[in-house]
Amino acid sequence: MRAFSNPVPDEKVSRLILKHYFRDLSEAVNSDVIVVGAGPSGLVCAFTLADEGYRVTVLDRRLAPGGGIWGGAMGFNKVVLQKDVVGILEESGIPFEEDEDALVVSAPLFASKLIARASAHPRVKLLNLVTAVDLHVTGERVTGVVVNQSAIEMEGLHVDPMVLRALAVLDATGHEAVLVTLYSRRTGLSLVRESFMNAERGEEDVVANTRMVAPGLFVAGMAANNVAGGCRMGPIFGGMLLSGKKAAYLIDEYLKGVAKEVSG
Ligand code: 48F
Repeated sequence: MRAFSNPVPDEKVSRLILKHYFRDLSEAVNSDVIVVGAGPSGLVCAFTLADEGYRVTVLDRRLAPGGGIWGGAMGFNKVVLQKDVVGILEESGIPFEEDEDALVVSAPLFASKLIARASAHPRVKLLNLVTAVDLHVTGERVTGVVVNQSAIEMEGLHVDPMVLRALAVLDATGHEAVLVTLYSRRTGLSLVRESFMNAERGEEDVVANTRMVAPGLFVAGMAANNVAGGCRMGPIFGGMLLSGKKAAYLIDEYLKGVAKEVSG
């Protein structure tokens, strides 16, 4: 007695993967918003915008999305959040324990639930192993990103990248602030760089520093503190979630303005 009534031969496995991956990639050539970095701020921004009806492409250069969540602090895999974000945890189905007037969550569970919420969304395309290497700019506006396969970048192979277009781009690349750094090299925009560790200040800073840095280019999460000089912080994540929400709000406002310009 065989276990499978419809066995799948190797060539069908290959064909289906190619068909479905390149269908997603083709759709990602033109989206409303590209989020670079699938850490907590990028993922929250992505599913919030998708809930508003936007088509969002999320890129991450690593194999596993989730950014800096997975290992908690020093590999002790718990993270801490402020009680103000309990609603985001509940709506994302993330179990938490309340202790000492704060919330404690399993880091792998937190990461995987945020990834699942973003990547299961019908209007989100999440592409891992894709590295953003430059910005696409039209006139004064940032209008997309230049991407390559992470393996090609890691090997340093001389292979040209290609462009994915969008009406707005979010730099959610964490401490490196990759896209804003690229933008500042070309335009002279000055970056303050992140300051010493202080969780209470850093958590306020990260929300305050979430902003549009150039027409069409937004920054959220630790990248925002790197750009504007906010404090770094350890494995406390309420600020990252609220930064992702604020970025989604700012991008929505910007896109409504772009739509008005086009129509009138
Ligand atoms: O660092 P990361 O988790 O960003 P975040 O949303 O959250 C910061 C916290 O994890 C932590 C902290 C908590 O309090 O301080 O650091 O600001 O995730 C950034 C993601 O961006 C990806 C990277 O692999 C990571 O998953 N990334 C970085 N550069 C690129 C990129 C790039 N050039 N192209 C694509 N992805």
